[in-house]
Amino acid sequence: GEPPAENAVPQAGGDGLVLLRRIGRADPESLDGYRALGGYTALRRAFALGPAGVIREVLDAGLVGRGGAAFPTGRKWEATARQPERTHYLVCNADESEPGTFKDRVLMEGDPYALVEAMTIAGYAVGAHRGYLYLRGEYPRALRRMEHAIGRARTRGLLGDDVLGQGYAFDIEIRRGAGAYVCGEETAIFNSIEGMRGEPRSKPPFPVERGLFDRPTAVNNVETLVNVLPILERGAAAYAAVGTAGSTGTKLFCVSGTVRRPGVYELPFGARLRDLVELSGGVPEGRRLRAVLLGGAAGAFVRPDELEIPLTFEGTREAGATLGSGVVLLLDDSVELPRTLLRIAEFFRDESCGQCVPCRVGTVRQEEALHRLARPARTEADAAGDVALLREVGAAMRDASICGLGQTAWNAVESAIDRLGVYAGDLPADGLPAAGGPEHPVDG
Ligand code: L3W
Ligand code: SF4
Repeated sequence: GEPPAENAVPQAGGDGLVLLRRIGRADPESLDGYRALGGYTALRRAFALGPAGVIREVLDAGLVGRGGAAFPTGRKWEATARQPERTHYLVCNADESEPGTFKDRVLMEGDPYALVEAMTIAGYAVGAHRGYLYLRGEYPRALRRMEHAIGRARTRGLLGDDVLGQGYAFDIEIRRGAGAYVCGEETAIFNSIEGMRGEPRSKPPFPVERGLFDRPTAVNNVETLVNVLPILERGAAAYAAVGTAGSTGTKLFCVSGTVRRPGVYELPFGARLRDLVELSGGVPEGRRLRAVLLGGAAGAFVRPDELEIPLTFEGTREAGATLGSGVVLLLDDSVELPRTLLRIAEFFRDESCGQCVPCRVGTVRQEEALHRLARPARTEADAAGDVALLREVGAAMRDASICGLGQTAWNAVESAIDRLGVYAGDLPADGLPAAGGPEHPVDG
């Protein structure tokens, strides 16, 4: 029906939505309900196109990964499909752990068959007969819904030895994460599934050549996979007509922080950060927007005068920020930024797997310096020294860490210093209490 004139907020299940179109409309437990709302038309089209045809559509659609790195999905699938080994795998990265990210949870809880269908299509395209769903351990409802959907799909011939009677065998196994952020790194997922410590491997070789059990593997985020459904249902051209040349389609944004209407919002790429702030109601009455953290803990702070930034991968990159996995965390003027930065630094120090020195040591040194900077008695000279140290440590982490965790652990702090001027006279006169023990043993 007609959207209410006064309420332009895209509602879950509303018209104009693509990825969220069934959320709140279909019973997440009902396969018939899913089919009644268009479910399994994309898989039928996939079988008609053949694996190479599916990859062609995904390439033409311009789909890029939604986990944060924006790598072209079609190129990943093509590279996996062409490997000569007999066994290929598909892994869905559902270890959604980037602070402020909760879009994949909404998809899995609200439209679980969509992910089952999308994984089946991806498996077909890359020549895999087994898909692993690596699911964040703290998502019990998503686990129940996904287990139920996989079970129902099996009994109805939509998974198993002969999917839809097309002679293609595919099944999905769920593996649960155990609460480590680094296990969302694709190669740490492989180690975790293989029963080893969830530590990242060095790349290259990339997973497309040597991934799970050393076999060619396509790893994709939940949201990335779900995009394949509208691409096949509507065709690549119709899909790519939405968004911008560099960022096609729509994106799920996770809006949180000091905001009136937090939640998952779906907007076409190219909308402005301002649009999203307005849709979500902005900061509470009587408050002033102080900053927006774009892209999560691995992302960057932007100022209230930067709300014209286009929400695209290329636009945020040009602005010296990142879209990441779609985190938009609003901070009003009541938020103590030094405390927020400490919390972020503590997170990275906690989550570092300790495998490589720049990250293991750097995340500790970063947290210590931020603790000193937050102390009331600091002098200007001490503060300048600590900021210089932060830059040095940050550069080492960015350049020399094995995986994205260490490479991005200084992003948010750097942006707070450079864009928000957080230690340049911003600190309350009495500083912050030196909470917690700042000195953490590096090898302990
Ligand atoms: C074949 C090549 N494949 C790259 C593949 C690679 C991976 C993808 C991206 O994530 C991001 C960071 C943060 N041949 C290839 C190739 N690939 N070159 O493309 O690779 P990469 O290395 O750029 O990134 P990554 O390590 O997968 C780092 C973001 O992740 N991040 C946030 C994570 C949290 C979530 C969440 O909770 N949902 O995503 C933290 O660091 O923005 O850009 O598949 O194999 N030549
Ligand atoms: Fe582990 Fe950090 Fe090195 Fe990544 S960068 S492998 S999390 S120590």
